[in-house]
Amino acid sequence: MTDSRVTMAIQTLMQVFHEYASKDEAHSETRDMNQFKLSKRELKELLQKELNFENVKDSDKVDELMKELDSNGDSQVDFQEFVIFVVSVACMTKFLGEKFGLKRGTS
Ligand SMILES: [Ca+2]
Repeated sequence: MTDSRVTMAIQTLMQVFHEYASKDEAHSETRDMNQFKLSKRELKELLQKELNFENVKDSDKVDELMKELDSNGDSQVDFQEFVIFVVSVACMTKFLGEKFGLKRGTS
């Protein structure tokens, strides 16, 4: 039995999140996935490599986005905050594209 496309999309989101969120904790002995969160540096890297955000070289823009995403105020982006962001991108691609320089697809 093959996974549904939506299930695979969710798995991909989890894999991408954990890949970037674990960068700063690479040498940590703690491997509990729930403890992984995106730091500002990790968020910036994810935005550049996985979302083609052009304006993330502008540190103020990353600060601004980090504040918007960090709903619990711990200066990190956890998986829940990340998923809300991904859904926001899906719903407001045009708005975010103008604000943060999201590249248009070429298809
Ligand atoms: Ca947070």
